[in-house]
Amino acid sequence: MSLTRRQKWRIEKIQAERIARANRAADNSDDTELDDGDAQTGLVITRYGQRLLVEAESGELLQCTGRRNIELSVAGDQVIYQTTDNGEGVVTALLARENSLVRSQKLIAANIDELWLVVSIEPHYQFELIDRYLVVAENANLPINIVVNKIELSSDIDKVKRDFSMYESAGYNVSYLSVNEKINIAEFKSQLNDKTHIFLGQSGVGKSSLINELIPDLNLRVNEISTKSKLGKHTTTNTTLYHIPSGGDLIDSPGIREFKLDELTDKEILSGFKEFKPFIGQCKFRNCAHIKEPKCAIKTAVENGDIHPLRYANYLQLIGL
Ligand SMILES: Nc1nc2c(ncn2[C@@H]2O[C@H](COP(=O)(O)OP(=O)(O)OP(=O)(O)O)[C@@H](O)[C@H]2O)c(=O)[nH]1
Ligand SMILES: [Mg+2]
Ligand SMILES: [Zn+2]
Repeated sequence: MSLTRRQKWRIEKIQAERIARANRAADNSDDTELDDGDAQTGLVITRYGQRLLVEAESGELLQCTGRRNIELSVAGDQVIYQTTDNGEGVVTALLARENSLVRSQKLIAANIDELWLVVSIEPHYQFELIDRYLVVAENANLPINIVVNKIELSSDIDKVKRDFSMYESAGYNVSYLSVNEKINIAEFKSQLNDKTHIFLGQSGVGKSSLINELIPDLNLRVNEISTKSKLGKHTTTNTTLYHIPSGGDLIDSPGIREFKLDELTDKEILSGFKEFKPFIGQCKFRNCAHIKEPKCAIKTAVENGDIHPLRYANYLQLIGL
């Protein structure tokens, strides 16, 4: 987390405390009696159902419920909470978000600095799925990178690199890793710095394995959370934030298991292909759909080699052509 963000939150905390106090006055019917004045700022680590695991500024973890009258909070959120007699907490206010990530109408996480789309050799990456994830992330205005994991399973790594060259030419940074064989892990780790990163991607690609590799003593923490929430340990079921001991945070998220896809509008799809941006508005017709129209700047860019033809083909496929 950057210093400026922390400072911003401190200022917001004072405002949020005022709001929380006003809410308490307005919501006498709420079942929990709270002490006035002991409101504190916390970081949401994970949510399971209606319950939240909140980290106090001291680092202590606290089980919380949320007030009915406040918006749902998720991993990465900064909240105001108060402790109750039974050692738990009640979240009374949600601090302003810098950004948030929504998939299939569900809020996933908040206050993210960088998004890493993880794909793998097995299950094998699919371009349509990659493009769909990229469209969602581009529309959330997050910096995006791509990770190709399990490269030791590929018998033709040059082919894999050729496949991803279209993403590299579109401006994405692509890392080729093997968690199992520890290939390129150190270089990968050195890119993480002091920021909040979220790992997104299909189930089974190795998001949690990568996080475990990056934070070696994590197992304890994973066990602690899964015991409390009575959730299985092997596959991720809820989005959870972990601290890197040297600074920065990693957010693990469950991959899609069923082929449940986001409904994307044509407008979202177009703005999800980031290398198209310089050419949008340059076509002969203002309402150009970049399909068959004459003097289309996007198609000209494909012909000139400024847009990869496969990315353009993927674009047409996503808009349903
Ligand atoms: N061969 C190989 N297997 C790996 C590698 N990294 C992870 N795996 C295996 O891939 C499987 C799935 O890994 P997970 O880390 O659970 O995958 P995930 O992306 O977190 O999956 P979900 O939580 O379901 O979204 C596990 O059996 C890992 O051991 C790798 O570099 N090579
Ligand atoms: Mg996982
Ligand atoms: Zn056009």
